Amino acid sequence: MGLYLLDYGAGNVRSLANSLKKLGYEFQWISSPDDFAKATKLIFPGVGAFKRAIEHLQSRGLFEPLKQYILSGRPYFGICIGLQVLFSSSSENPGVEGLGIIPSPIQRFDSSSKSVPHMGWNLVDFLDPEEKSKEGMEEKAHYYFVHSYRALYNSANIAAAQWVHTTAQYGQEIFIASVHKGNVFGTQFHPEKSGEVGLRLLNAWLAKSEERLVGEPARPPIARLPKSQDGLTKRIIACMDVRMNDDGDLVVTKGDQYNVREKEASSTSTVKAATAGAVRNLGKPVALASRYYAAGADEICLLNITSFRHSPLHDQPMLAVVRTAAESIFVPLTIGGGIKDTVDPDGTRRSALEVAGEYFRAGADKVSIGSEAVFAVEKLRASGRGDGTSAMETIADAYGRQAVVVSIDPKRVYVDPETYDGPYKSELVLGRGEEKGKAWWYQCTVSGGRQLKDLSVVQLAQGSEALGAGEILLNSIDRDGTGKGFDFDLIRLVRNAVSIPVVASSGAGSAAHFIEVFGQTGAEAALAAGIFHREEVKIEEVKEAMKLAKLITR
Ligand code: 1PR
Repeated sequence: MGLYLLDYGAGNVRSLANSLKKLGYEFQWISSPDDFAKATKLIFPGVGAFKRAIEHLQSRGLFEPLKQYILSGRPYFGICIGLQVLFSSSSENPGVEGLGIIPSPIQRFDSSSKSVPHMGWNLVDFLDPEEKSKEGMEEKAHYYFVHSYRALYNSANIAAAQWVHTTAQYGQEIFIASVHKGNVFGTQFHPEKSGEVGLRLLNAWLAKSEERLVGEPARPPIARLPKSQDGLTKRIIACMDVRMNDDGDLVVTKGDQYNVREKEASSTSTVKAATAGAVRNLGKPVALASRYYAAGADEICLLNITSFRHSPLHDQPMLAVVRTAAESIFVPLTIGGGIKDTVDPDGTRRSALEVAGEYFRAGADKVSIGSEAVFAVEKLRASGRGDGTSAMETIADAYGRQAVVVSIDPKRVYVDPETYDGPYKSELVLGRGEEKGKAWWYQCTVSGGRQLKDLSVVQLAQGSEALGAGEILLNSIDRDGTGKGFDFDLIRLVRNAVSIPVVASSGAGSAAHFIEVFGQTGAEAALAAGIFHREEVKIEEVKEAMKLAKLITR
């Protein structure tokens, strides 16, 4: 008897498990249909494809018992895909039937004027402002969403409107953010990734006694019009480049234009012992990540920057880092470096999908793919279509495209604007101000910038989107570590080329640089490393500056 979790095998359920542990709750996993009889509370978390979730439930004989559990009146909490399965269908997979408890379809967000997935922290509105049962949810708090499909709020669908608890707005679309009726509660957002407000919500639900569906009066439907602006925040991401130092310790390092070795003996306290040529050591990954979580980072990113060399999954120290970090960090975690097919020392082959799966099970929410994305897009361009085997395709298929980030390491290539007649003419940027008279395009690289490829940043971004990427992490080798500010031309070029979210990265030197990049480029998020590690600029300062500039932040 007690609290049970339903794991359908895709996505990061460890974060929920860690949240429950942190809140002091014991739980068990549903492993067979019989377990439903023992459950007195049930949480179904998950991300990923609708079809995969339903097929998984059916193949394990859990579909009908789950439905019967919910109809029996015992408490149910569905998170993301656990909410969506309550509906009748999803346009993600026509013909696949959901549990049908809420008579309404799930459909894709309209991407004609906004990026999809809807990824980030958004506000929710209670359908009934007088709602007494807030279910632990808070007004004016931001919750973390990551999804491409949603149930549009439709007050004309009276049967479905009965279930609506809160709505959220993305662009001009109002969708269902949470449902609540009797024993059933569900959120489209991830409480386990929504920091302290998410933990409070989980705690409130767990502390509640059982409720039953029976006898609820029908609520009158409430019409709702979109506001002029949605509540989605611009995200601030703290990034840690991680690698082994020369003593074999995994450390956070930071390069200047990707060179992470000390140029000369340094006198700053953190690198006192450093000598020329040594790998810069800016701290331990878990300690720094925890500091950034406490400071209000909207996401944390860990990149294993030397994994292009050899990165067997067996004994991968980054996995231990992710596991420990995920125990106390309740915002999204992205892990990058080495997400590719590998071979363990004993000869065991591991596919990129398996590698990513290990990271998701350790507590990562997204994986970031660098070099492999370049190879896959080269292949795509040569053959005209994806063959379904690339890391992007296989991971997006299993875990959903919102779990797949492509990290791009571009470099400027200067050309003569008068005479250049090469293949990247349409992507050429003409310099302004101090750079007047110059022209350049952005070339992609692999292996941490060590190898140039005959591929432009636009080609890579568009090819990655076609193969399943859900977000672009856009670095700049020219700006990395310089503190000169983000490369607006680069970011604008990519922002306009794709309809998935773009994270601006490299070059942040002040809080003002974040305001500028959001104002100038339309990037959904901005990432920095060096200034946060050295505490030259704090995350709190960036957030404060954003509030002053009237940018939505949390
Ligand atoms: O190719 O899939 O194994 O992935 C390798 C990953 O490691 C890629 O995401 C690649 O960007 C990254 N990487 C490889 N070498 C380096 C290096 O620095 N020598 N770091 C590297 C990339 C760039 C940003 C950095 C920003 C912000 N680091 O992540 O954090 O530029 O820095 P700043 O705010 O200090 O300017 P694979």
